[in-house]
Amino acid sequence: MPSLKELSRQPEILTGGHRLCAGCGAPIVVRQALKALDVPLVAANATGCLEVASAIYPYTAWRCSWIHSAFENAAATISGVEAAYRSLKRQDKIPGEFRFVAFGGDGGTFDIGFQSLSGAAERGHRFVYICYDNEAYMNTGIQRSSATPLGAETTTTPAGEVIPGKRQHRKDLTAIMAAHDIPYVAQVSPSHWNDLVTKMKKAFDAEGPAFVNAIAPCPRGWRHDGSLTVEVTRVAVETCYWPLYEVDHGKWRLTYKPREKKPVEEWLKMQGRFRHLFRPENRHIIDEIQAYVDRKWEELLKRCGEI
Ligand SMILES: Cc1ncc(C[n+]2csc(CCOP(=O)(O)OP(=O)(O)O)c2C)c(N)n1
Ligand code: SF4
Repeated sequence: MPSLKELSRQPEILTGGHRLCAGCGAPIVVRQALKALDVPLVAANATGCLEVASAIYPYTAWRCSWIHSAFENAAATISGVEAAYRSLKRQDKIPGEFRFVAFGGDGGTFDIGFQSLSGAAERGHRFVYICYDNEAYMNTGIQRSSATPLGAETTTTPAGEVIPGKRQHRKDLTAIMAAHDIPYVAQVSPSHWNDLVTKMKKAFDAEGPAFVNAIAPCPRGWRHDGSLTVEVTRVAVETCYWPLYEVDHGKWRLTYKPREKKPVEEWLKMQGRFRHLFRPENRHIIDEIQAYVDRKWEELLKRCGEI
């Protein structure tokens, strides 16, 4: 694994000058992820903040072949490209190696693009799907998605007298993708860049579909200070809200175990979207979130053979 200094000298595929908000987690995830690559790339990008803000015509921040696909079909788009590549390769019409990646936000991945992702995974295309999970539909104004955690305030789950924020827990998409029995699945965080780049290398090297879910805070939607974006992800890992693990050819492995599991409250209190939970009448929701994190963590430890 190269040092951070060495990685920083590698060319950036996503350049500066894009219009993502200051402190947005998405470009941090993309830049770190693509440091793992040393061959040319073709990327498909579902509609969402990353796509909208990085390719405002006639400009682009991408230094690779890049396709804007619809909100619902980034995985189908890249499948077609990869199939065409395989055919051209067979005909000896393309020299060298290429890799294929699809990017989507959680809305484009957990919800509306899920069928195309699931289909592409089942068909066995060789591509990496990276979800930058900011836990809501941010680009259209912070609406809840199936990745939004219990209790979070969004514009479609406003905390007030009627409801105390979102009423359901988030969907465990990383586990759902692991259930597709594809060669590689992982959960990553930009706070742990070494872990992230190592997993991305495995994902790009996999001889079939790979899925990587990256926590990617949105300062606007999470209502935290943009300078704390990476810190917010670190606390997510330390509280076990966002465990770092991989499923490599069916083998579950924890890649980081916090020395001391911190209460999830530490993560919640960093973000304005959970402010209302700290009122006495909503305290039980924090307890519910903690119980959920504890249960999922125990399940994961078992799957990874840690207990
Ligand atoms: C079929 C369809 N429905 C709705 C939209 C409008 N739309 C564009 S981006 C977006 C939200 C994207 O959310 P997410 O995928 O989580 O990415 P983020 O904006 O958070 O980066 C929506 C609803 C659309 N483009 N296509
Ligand atoms: S709204 Fe959120 S996800 Fe979108 S660019 Fe800004 S910080 Fe990033």
